Amino acid sequence: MAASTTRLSTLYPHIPPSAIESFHAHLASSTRVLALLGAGLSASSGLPTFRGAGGLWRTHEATDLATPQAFSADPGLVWQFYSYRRHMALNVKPNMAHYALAEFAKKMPGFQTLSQNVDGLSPRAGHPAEQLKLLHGSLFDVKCHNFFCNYVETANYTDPIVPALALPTDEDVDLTTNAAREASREARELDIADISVALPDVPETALPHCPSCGGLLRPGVVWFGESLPAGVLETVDAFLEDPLGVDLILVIGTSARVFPAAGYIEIARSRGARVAVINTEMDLPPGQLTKDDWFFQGDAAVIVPELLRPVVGDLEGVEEKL
Ligand code: BJW
Ligand code: ZN
Repeated sequence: MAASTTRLSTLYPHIPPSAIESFHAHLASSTRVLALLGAGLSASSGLPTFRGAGGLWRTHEATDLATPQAFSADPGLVWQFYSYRRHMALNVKPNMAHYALAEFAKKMPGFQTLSQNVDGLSPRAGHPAEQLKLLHGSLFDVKCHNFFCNYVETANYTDPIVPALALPTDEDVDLTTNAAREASREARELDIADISVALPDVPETALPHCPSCGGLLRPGVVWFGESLPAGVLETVDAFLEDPLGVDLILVIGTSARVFPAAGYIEIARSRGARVAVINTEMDLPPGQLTKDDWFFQGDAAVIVPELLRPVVGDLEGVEEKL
């Protein structure tokens, strides 16, 4: 038995060695591979998912705040939600699965990754940009909310993006020196996801504003009812419509409830792909899994590096970055 099969079967005895071996055999003959990534990929880095436990921010469902209507109704609240998530994402690290996927992309030119995640962890793991399509944008892009203005900023990592969005602290912060301010903030930041913590009142004038038109800026993510980023749908369609077809789709840490992302699983299947699902739960819509699919139940951060090990190897040097 291969080392990766033994390791995974030891960690997760419910995964039959035969399933790992048949997956590895298929991987060995695959040249065109897709991955559909969701929030579960980043769960063991410490970021909450959208649905189920952890999907509540204060009293709000995270998905209720991810709408243009929520932003128009209360831009201060929505900016506090996204500023909090920017801060969280900047303070966690990519996990072994992000690194394994990044390495897999470097080794396999016919690999394309469709990520629904906006947390920036795949780019930070070194995933080649041309093999990473950010279906739902990025927390670190910012754009103008004014329909008639095209202002966009990419890779804005300023945290907080404006001073008014700094997390509250449990005492007055010593503002006399930068060092004291940083130390104090780290020690005493309050978790505004928790309803028992008072949310600071942020006036609209203190939110990020567009340097071009003076309108409000908003996070560069894709909210419900909005189109996916220009060019992304075309690239995905071109990959799926290629006469060479698709050999395999890895469906990692997603509940596959949001379209068009979720629809790519069945489209890939119709183009010949076998489907491998990696998830802590059997969470796909009923009937989506067939007998030829693989379901590897467990933490993506553990399972993905073992599944990809025949191609990516030991990922030397990565442990030190975790
Ligand atoms: C682990 C784990 C571990 C945990 N290891 N696993 C067709 C039919 C019906 C509706 C539509 C349709 N086509 C379009 C729509 C409308 C809509 C839609 O899909 N609605 C559905 C709710 C039905 N789609 C849209 O509006 C999209 N736009 C669009 O289609 O434009 C054209 C159009 C416009 C107008 C009308 C019609 C068409 C845009 C969708 C944008 C989604 N945006 C969000 C927010 C992004 C910003 C932000 O981050 O705040 O994207 S919503 C949210 O859901 C976020 C996520 O990317 C997305 C998917 O969630 P994900 O990643 O699957 O997370 P979870 O929490 O659901 O699942 C986590 C999984 O991980 C679970 O399964 C766990 O078990 C697992 N897990 N720990 C492995 N350690
Ligand atoms: Zn503007």
